[in-house]
Amino acid sequence: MATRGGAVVTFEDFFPMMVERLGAWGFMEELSKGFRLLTDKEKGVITLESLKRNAGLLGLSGMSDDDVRSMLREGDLDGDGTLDEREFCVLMFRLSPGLMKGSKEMLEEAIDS
Ligand SMILES: [Ca+2]
Repeated sequence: MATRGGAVVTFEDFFPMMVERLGAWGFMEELSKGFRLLTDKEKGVITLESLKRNAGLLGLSGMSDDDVRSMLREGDLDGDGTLDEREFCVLMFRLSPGLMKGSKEMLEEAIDS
């Protein structure tokens, strides 16, 4: 349980830095790449198993099963137990509240397209 706060801090530090470096659209592309890294290749969505298996690729190898499960549950907006690309992007933005200010419109645009 103690590691959960640590993971969030990592996100908060990591994503604003990425946005600054890549710009908002570059960041969205990185998110999209990240999504593809984490997906179950057969299903095309992120499942609990694929997330656990691939989290290390995004530098999240310190996540416990509980962390992974709560991340999936938090991001799963339609309740099907998996994350599609839209749910993943929304989750990434929600995990990084500092991003929301400047990029909310950008995110909505990206989701609509
Ligand atoms: Ca879902």
